[in-house]
Amino acid sequence: ATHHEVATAAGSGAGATARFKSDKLAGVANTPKERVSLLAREVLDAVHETIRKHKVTYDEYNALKSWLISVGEDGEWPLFLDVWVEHVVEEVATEHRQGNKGTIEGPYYVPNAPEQGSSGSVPTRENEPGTPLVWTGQVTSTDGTALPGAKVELWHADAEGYYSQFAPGIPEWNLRASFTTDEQGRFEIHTVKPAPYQIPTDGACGKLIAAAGWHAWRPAHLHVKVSAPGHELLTAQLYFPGDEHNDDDIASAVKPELVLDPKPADNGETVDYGFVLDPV
Ligand code: MBD
Ligand code: FE
Repeated sequence: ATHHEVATAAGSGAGATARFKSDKLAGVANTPKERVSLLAREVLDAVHETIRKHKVTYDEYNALKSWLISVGEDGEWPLFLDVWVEHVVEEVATEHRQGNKGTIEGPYYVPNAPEQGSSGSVPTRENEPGTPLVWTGQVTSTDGTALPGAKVELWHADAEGYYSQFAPGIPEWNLRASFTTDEQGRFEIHTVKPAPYQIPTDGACGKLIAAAGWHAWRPAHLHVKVSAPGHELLTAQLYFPGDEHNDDDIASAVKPELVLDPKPADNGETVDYGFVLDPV
């Protein structure tokens, strides 16, 4: 054993499972019986059809059973669902929007991050590794009016691909903050560029990826939630041009409208990117 804490699938999985239970369960008990029956029936029909079509064997059935058990044991249901299912839920939930494209939330959002006003830095460690990034932008409504007092919540991985509160040894609110737009609806955020994110290889999701011969990568990304009174909550991620995984994100969450266009600056990079919110 060593004193050095290492990030494990079960560690981040337990955190993501606890996070989900603590604030995402409102409303789940209200799903109407007819809806549960319809959706469960059709998902099961699709499973049965796949078994018939490919003549699934008992060995394969038992491999699935054992793998499903390990997804729960590793706490990886949030990770599994957000990587392989959420993007379609997001697509359906936001197809009516005129404003900004959004994308999936993923498993690592934590509400109530430190408030930094309209302009400031996210909390970082002393000598936080990574390229400094200054990001300016404006939040507007679909009719073009600026939205003062809008909230921009930001969370992202560090330059090694780890998220605070889901990997050990990182200060609680590292690279997590909440900004509020000024009178012109503007904000200015100082942070560092995140690294690409690799799905933990030592858990159930990693075992599926290895067994199928897939890769485990998401491109580097900044997560945001943007909200303003009278407008729909926008959940999005922003990406960096040239990332080799922008075209084959394992979570299928990249959209061209969400790729930033940063410019080199004295000590790092600057980027301007604003958000257009749909009125409710
Ligand atoms: C992530 O950082 C993420 O954003 C998603 C969607 C899934 C796994 C890890
Ligand atoms: Fe992420």
